[in-house]
Order: sequence, then structure tokens, then C-alpha cells
Amino acid sequence: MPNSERSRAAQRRAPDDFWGCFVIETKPIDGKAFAAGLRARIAEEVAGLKASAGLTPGLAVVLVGEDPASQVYVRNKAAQTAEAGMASFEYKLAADTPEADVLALVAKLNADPAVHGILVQLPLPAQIDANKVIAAIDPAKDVDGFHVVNAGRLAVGLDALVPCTPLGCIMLLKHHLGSLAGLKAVVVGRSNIVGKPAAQLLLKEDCTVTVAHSRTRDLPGECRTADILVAAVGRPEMVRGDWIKPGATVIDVGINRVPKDDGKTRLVGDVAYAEAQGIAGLITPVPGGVGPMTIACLLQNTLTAAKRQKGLA
Ligand code: NAP
Ligand code: LUD
Repeated sequence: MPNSERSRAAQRRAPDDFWGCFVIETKPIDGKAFAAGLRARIAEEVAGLKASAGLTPGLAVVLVGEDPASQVYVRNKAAQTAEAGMASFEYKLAADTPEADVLALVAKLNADPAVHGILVQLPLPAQIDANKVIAAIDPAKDVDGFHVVNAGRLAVGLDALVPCTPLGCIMLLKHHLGSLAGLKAVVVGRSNIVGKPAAQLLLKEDCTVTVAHSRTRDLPGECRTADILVAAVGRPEMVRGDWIKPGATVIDVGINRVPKDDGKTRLVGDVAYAEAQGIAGLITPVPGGVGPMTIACLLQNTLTAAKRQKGLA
């Protein structure tokens, strides 16, 4: 870190702050590399399953409409599924597709033995009720882990298909910190996709968990108590450097496109990454942190779902 940045970080600390005596070197968590390793391990297992059981896991991804970010994610999901040796089925439907047609497609995929995982990319156009579509997916094929059966199973501590993004966060945390038991975790955001399941998983790892949201009083103060701070808000760089406890591990789930001077856009997280330097112990960058883990965990869930459907797990 350049000296100018380090001294700015030092100035943000109270002079009587014990940690202020130390210079903290903030290490980035390389989610891109971890995800690549995970995908390679998955590809090996897929090759083994094909040879030993004649099983090729299959993932169907459904995209309704032309949201540019969703198009990129779905394209990457399909490509990485095929790279891992699994069968990829892509369904691209027009933005004005009626809800009944999406439900009919889900029913068809539920009944297809070559499809072990079904993912309907969110957000969906306004005429389609996402909750209805999620409820229509066979829980055994719900590789997003969004169905109430999987959410409920996670909540009561049974085997479940777990939402990919929080699963990826926990994998990164365990890899870098080892046991999470007893650590204080603060999750900012309470969505069904990220915040709530992240909190459930951290609880399962024996963390003491606080879930913060838009009605939380003193959000900076809550964040400052965290050994593990998970930001899943969708607000560019909302979490400031001085909200972070020195030495804490910061998992930035946010993916925000903000305009650059040249008229193009760049990606930033929910955490002010530059301000976190010299304060956080570990931090996931955006891009290259949690995002790639989401797709790798989707492949992991597809493999798990296929094995369970064949009675192999
Ligand atoms: P979401 O459904 O919009 O939920 C956002 C949450 O943040 C809500 O619980 C909301 O609180 C809370 N919030 C909003 N403004 C706040 C504020 N000023 N102070 C405190 N809390 C606030 O979003 P999401 O689907 O969870 O996604 C969150 C972010 O993660 C987005 O940037 C999204 O693009 C990104 N994301 C990334 C990945 C990945 O793979 N990296 C995957 C999924 C999502 P209330 O509940 O009170 O409204
Ligand atoms: N819907 C998701 N909607 C949006 N980032 C993702 C995501 C990869 N049903 C359903 O895949 O799990 C889902 N299931 N989501 N998301 C967001 C959310 C969904 C977000 C980012 C990435 C998937 C990703 O690969 C890259 C990174 O952070 O390094 C950057 C990619 C880029 O845009 O340049």
C-alpha cells in the first residue's frame, strides 16, 4: 500500500486505538483463483461419475428477457457448466413471455431425467411472479437453493441445496480463517438470495450473527463489532473504511455498475475498497471476489443434485 494511503488509514483511527500501533497489511481474497480450483475439482469428479456410473450431470438455465448483466451471467454459467463436462441446456425467452409459459417450461424440466439442476435467472420481468416460479421448481433440482423446502431445510439444519453466493462466501471464509466458531459476524442485507442464507450458514459455523438492514440503527457501529463483515446491499461503496474493525475479514458481495469519466462503466462493490486498505485484514475485491464463486458453487450444487437424484450421495 502506498504511504499516503497508509497514513490516511492511520488518521481514521482514534489515537488511543490499540490496533493503531500496528500497520495492518490488507490481503485480497482471490475468489477468481479459488473458483478456478473448485471448478477443476468438480470437472474431475464429473469425469469420474461418467466413467463409474454413466452419469452426466445436467443444468438447465432459463433467462427471460434481455437484461445485459443477466445475459453475461447466464452465458458464463452455461460455458463453465460445459467446461466442467456437464450437460448445459439454455432457454432464452422473450421479455414478454407469459408467466404460464415459464411455469410450463419448469414443469417440463422437472420431468426431464437429463436435467438435474434448474436455475431461473433473476430478476424476472414484472408480469412474472418470481416466488411462483421458484415454488414450481422440484426442490431436488433447485440448484439456486431458493425453494422454501431448501430454505427451510437450511434453517433447521438438514441437508439442503444452499444458495450459491452465500455458499461461496462461506467457502472463502473457511479457507482463509479455518474454524469460524465464536467469531462475530455482521451481515448487511437480508435478501432471500444472499443476506438471510449467509446468516444461516454463518450460524451453522458457530458464529455470533447480526443481520443488519435498511432500518438498522447505527449501521456503522454494528459493522464495527464484526470480525466477519458481509456486505450484500447493492449500494456502491456504502460501507466505509471506518466502519471496519481493524483486522476484520470483509466479504463484499455487492456488484454495482457505476459510470466512469469516459462514459463507460466500472464495477464496484458495496465496500469502499481503497478505504478498507490498512484496516481490514482480508477483503474480497470486486470483480474477482465473490462473483466467480457464485458460478463455481452453482456447478457444485448441480453435481450434488445429480448424485442425490441417482442415489449416489
Ligand atoms: P436486495 O434484494 O436488493 O437486498 C438488499 C438488502 O440491503 C436489503 O435487505 C435492504 O434492506 C438492504 N439495504 C438497502 N439499503 C440499505 C442501507 N442504506 N442500509 C442498510 N441496508 C440496506 O439485494 P441482493 O439480491 O441481496 O443483492 C445485494 C448486492 O449483492 C447487489 O449489489 C447484487 O448485485 C449483489 N449480488 C452479487 C452476487 C454475486 O455473485 N457476487 C450475487 C447476488 C447478488 P431492507 O430489507 O430493509 O430493504
Ligand atoms: N439469479 C443469480 N441473479 C443475479 N461476477 C448471479 C452473479 C456471477 N436465479 C439466480 O448469478 O445466482 C443467481 N441465481 N445471481 N449473480 C448475481 C445474481 C441471479 C453476479 C456476479 C457474477 C453471478 C460474476 O461472475 C464477476 C466478478 O465479480 O468477478 C464479474 C462479472 C462482470 O460482470 O464483469
